[in-house]
Amino acid sequence: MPVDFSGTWNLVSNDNFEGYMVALGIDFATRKIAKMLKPQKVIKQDGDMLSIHTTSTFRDYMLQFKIGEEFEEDNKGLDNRKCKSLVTWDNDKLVCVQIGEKKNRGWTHWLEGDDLHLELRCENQVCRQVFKRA
Ligand code: YOG
Repeated sequence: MPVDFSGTWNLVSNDNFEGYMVALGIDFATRKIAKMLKPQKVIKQDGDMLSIHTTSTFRDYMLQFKIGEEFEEDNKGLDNRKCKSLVTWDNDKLVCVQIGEKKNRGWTHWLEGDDLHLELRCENQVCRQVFKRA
């Protein structure tokens, strides 16, 4: 049975979010606000179709895609850089590669016990986030 990421998840830890934001070129004032946030993720997984809605009191970001199919991502409200994104399975991990101006950009989601993990990568920076079910 495939892993099911569906659910509502609350951020409980956020390691090196600052480094990740600096690598993305997010300005100081925005970083100051962003690092105070405790975003929530609402994930809906239906076969190969996924939607990941990241919400916060400051900004929201919505991503919808089909696993294995490349799509255009606009990163609106984040760094606003367009990239070509592809999400695939690596065993039980969901791996996204974001091809664009920034090298080595992407993320990986996986489940560990009752927790949802997310690794966000950009250039030489790695941010590690952990979420718990709401
Ligand atoms: O998740 O790509 O789950 O899209 C990363 C923020 C902060 C805005 C959030 C708003 C990167 C200001 C999305 C935070 C920093 C800072 C809540 C992570 C950029 C701007 C939206 C992400 C994937 C995987 C799905």
